[in-house]
Amino acid sequence: MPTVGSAPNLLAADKSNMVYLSRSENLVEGLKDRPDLVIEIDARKIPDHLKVVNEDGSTTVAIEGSIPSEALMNVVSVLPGDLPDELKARIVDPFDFESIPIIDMSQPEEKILRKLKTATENIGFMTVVNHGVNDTVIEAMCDKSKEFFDLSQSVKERWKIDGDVLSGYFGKGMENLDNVMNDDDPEGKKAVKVDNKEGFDMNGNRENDTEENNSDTSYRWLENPTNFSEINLEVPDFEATMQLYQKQMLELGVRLMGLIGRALDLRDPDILRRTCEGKAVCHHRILHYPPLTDYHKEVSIGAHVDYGFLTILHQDQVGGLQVLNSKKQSWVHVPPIKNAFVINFGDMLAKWTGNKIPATIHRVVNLTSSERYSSPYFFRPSLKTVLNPKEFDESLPDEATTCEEVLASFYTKANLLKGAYPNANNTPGDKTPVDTKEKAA
Ligand SMILES: O=C(O)CCC(=O)C(=O)O
Ligand SMILES: [Fe+2]
Repeated sequence: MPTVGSAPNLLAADKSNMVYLSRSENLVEGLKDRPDLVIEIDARKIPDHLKVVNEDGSTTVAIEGSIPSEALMNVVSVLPGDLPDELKARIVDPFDFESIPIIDMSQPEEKILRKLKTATENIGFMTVVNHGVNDTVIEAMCDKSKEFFDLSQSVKERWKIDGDVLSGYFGKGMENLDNVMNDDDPEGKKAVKVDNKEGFDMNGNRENDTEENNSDTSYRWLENPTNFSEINLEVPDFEATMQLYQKQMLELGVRLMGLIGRALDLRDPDILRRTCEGKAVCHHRILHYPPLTDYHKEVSIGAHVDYGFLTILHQDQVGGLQVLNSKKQSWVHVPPIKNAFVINFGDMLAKWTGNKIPATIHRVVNLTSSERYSSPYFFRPSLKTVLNPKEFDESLPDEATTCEEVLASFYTKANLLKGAYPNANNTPGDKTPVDTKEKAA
């Protein structure tokens, strides 16, 4: 029987099925990390039958089970004292998670389509569950990602992105997105905060790795880093594990494009899926975000929109992904759900569809003392696809651009592409890279 009396009045939960009642202000003993938020409860409404796990601590009481909703009173955020205002996210009312819809992909199709339509048109962000990708495939990818980032810096740098091949390792400071949205800053030089992250990019569609594509120098973007066999020596089965995951992401991406085309009642409902058929240009990225050390100089990943069509993101349980609700101009948390995927849309798709499918601004602020790992899969049409809004909808402008041009411009702004594509805004067909130096062995 919990002898909670009326003293403990703060509640926090960890990743297990344990809740902690704290008698102190906002420090909760027993939790590995400081919680993002605590929920004020009316301890008198906690039923007696809840089992006390530890009653010895003078400030914290842990109990097993869940707290009845009538005991919940208020949500308060636990933020570091020196956190600048601009990094704070709105804490979503626990009963109002509708803001980032959760779509169960195992439901009857008409239900999925209805939810997809709202999520796509109004928010541009959603979490999908029961998506058909096996937990073991996801978990193996996460394990290998951790193993990779645990390698020493000098080993990881053996596979560093070299400025004209967009696959490989990048360390802290190499890609800073804090100011990438500022259009007057095409070079991305004015970033005010450094992204405190490291990552590793791979070509996420090995079907693109054909002789024909590789003879076209622009596809050097899609070449995989030096050679996976070297990485496999350091991280056994790295390549096979990643490839298995990528195959499933590619399938899920094509499926989602088909569903979204139908959900939106497009004149040509298959138009989205068709652009991606066959040679979808995909990058699979693994990311590691250490805890932030200086909120004024660092952010985990600065505010940005994604570059392409569709992003399928896996995030671990640490949290920190925030989405801008542009109507209310407030940041909203995307709470992690185990083995779910977060889906959002990129700028290329938004421009092509005249913003019918919006690219929503998001960022990551890791406020915990835990290492955060995530993995976005960036899904886009084939590199040479000409995207003309007028073809998507007759009322839209007649302006053709290619997938390649859009990507070149974004990667240049993000500082990952250096000089190989100086004329990123060339007309289609005029895209000869000037720097064709051989890739390092
Ligand atoms: O790590 C995350 O949760 C988001 C990553 C992201 O937005 C990106 O890589 O574009
Ligand atoms: Fe993103």
